[in-house]
Amino acid sequence: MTKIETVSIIYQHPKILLGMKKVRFGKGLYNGFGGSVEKDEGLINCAIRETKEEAGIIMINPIEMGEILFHFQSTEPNHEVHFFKSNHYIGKPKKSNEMKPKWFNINKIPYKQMWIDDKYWLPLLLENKFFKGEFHLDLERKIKAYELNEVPIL
Ligand code: 8OG
Repeated sequence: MTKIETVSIIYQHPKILLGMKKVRFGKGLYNGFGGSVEKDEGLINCAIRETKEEAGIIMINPIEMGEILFHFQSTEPNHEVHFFKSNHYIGKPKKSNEMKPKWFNINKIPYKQMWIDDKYWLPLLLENKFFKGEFHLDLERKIKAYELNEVPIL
């Protein structure tokens, strides 16, 4: 089984908006906003809905920049994560049950408090590069093997 998920990064140069995840998978880590795609829901609608639920804002024109398949050395199913970027939104970021939003300068991205793979793909996303890849993570969520490629268009 594979779970289809989205992650959305709001980027207003020179800052990005991340959220400290308070629950479930990735708890205690900063991430973009996102979650699982619901039945009969498209990727973009999922990205917009999750960002609204978790940060209280409506993303304008999110663009899919990358797709990564994650394999876990546990009973967790594979995650096929679609990464979106948006430069504009409506509303004011506010905390929810799941996430506490915080702005970071792109020179001070808190990679040590993020998923281990984020330092590989996030710089590509910020440089407007499309990417596709696959990561195998071990039980401690360290990288066992990976492949990540820039692609001309997703
Ligand atoms: O709703 P749920 O707790 O399942 O959401 C998990 C979120 O975590 C979802 O937005 C997808 C995202 N996610 C992974 N793996 C990784 C990863 O390696 N890096 C980042 N940044 N996000 C990930 O499932």
